[in-house]
Amino acid sequence: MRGWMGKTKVFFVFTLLALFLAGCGIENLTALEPKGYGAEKSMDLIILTTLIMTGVFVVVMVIYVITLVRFRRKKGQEDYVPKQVEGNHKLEVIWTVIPIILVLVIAVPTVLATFDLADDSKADELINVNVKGNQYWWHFEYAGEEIQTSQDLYIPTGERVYLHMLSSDVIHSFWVPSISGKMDVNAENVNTMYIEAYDEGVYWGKCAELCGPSHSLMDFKVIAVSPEEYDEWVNDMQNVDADAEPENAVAQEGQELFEANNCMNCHATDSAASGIEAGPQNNGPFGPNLTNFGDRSRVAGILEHNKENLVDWIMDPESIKPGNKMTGQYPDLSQDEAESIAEYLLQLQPSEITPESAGD
Ligand code: HEC
Ligand SMILES: [Cu+2]
Repeated sequence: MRGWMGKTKVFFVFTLLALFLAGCGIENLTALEPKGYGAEKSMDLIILTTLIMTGVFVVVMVIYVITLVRFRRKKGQEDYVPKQVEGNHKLEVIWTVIPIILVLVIAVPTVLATFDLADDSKADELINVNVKGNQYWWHFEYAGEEIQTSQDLYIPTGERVYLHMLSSDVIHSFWVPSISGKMDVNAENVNTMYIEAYDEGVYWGKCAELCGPSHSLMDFKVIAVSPEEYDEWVNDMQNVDADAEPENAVAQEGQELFEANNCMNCHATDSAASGIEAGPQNNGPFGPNLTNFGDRSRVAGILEHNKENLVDWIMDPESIKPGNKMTGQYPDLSQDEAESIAEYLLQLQPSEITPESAGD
């Protein structure tokens, strides 16, 4: 489908993009500039339907205007009653058949694309990730790799990655506009979708189903790196030394505070930790896995990744994400304690492969 509408597509993308980017500052958060397979398929359909609808609009408007102009009441004809027509087989057939044809022209490629994007027949040979949506964060588990992570999903470019998606609470929707379609994440059944990014980059993901007060803050990132870098990342994540000594005395103290203040009840710092199955029941994990927290692109999915924001989050998550499940679940901390914990968490950097590797 890549080449069949080449020029029209470029024209459309650029016109819409100019309008769109004029009002928004975030790169890689638009379906109108596809950078992956699912997004490109969607864009082809958007263009097809827009062209057809525009055509219909133009034809209807032209006929409407002609009728208005030609059949206006003219001077001296005030009492004139035009010929009354009722029933016209030819016309009725035309305005029934043409819409049916148009609907078919739209429906056939749409249904084909839907089946294509749902096709998981090759999943066994490729990368599979169990995705779990939670109020208001995302958990990722690489099947067969013993890797668990949250918020940042690393994938290799040019490869299909199969997502098996479940929710631990309400319905969420997984959407990375630049590279994929949109898929509901339910608590009762696993929904499957694959994503593929053509180029390296950090692609913004959004929850696209209203799921509570912080729904609009339930952001995540897909980090597409070269296949070599991806292998390196997998290797690094598999070899995290969970018992490694923190880098300095403050971080050491932070680790102790982390252990003493319930944080470990919900947050693992070992990628493979917890025998938790991604499952429909509310069986955890109860908070984001922090194994590579120091390599993250954001704090809590949304804040700029720096120490100040991290301390703010630890001190008062409620003011940042109302209704989140961390608020009130640990003892009050002093500013100093929060800073030590932040120092500890930020030095959890198991891999050289980070969002910067993808050009962020
Ligand atoms: C009851 C479980 C629970 C406890 C206890 C808990 N947290 Fe959390 N934590 C969460 C949840 C849930 C989130 C995700 C919040 C969201 O984004 O909606 C979170 C998010 C975070 C994040 C941001 C993670 C990311 O991926 O960006 C950090 C950092 C964090 N917690 C640190 C701590 C620290 C430090 C403590 C102990 C003082 C702690 N948490 C205690 C559940 C918990
Ligand atoms: Cu959500």
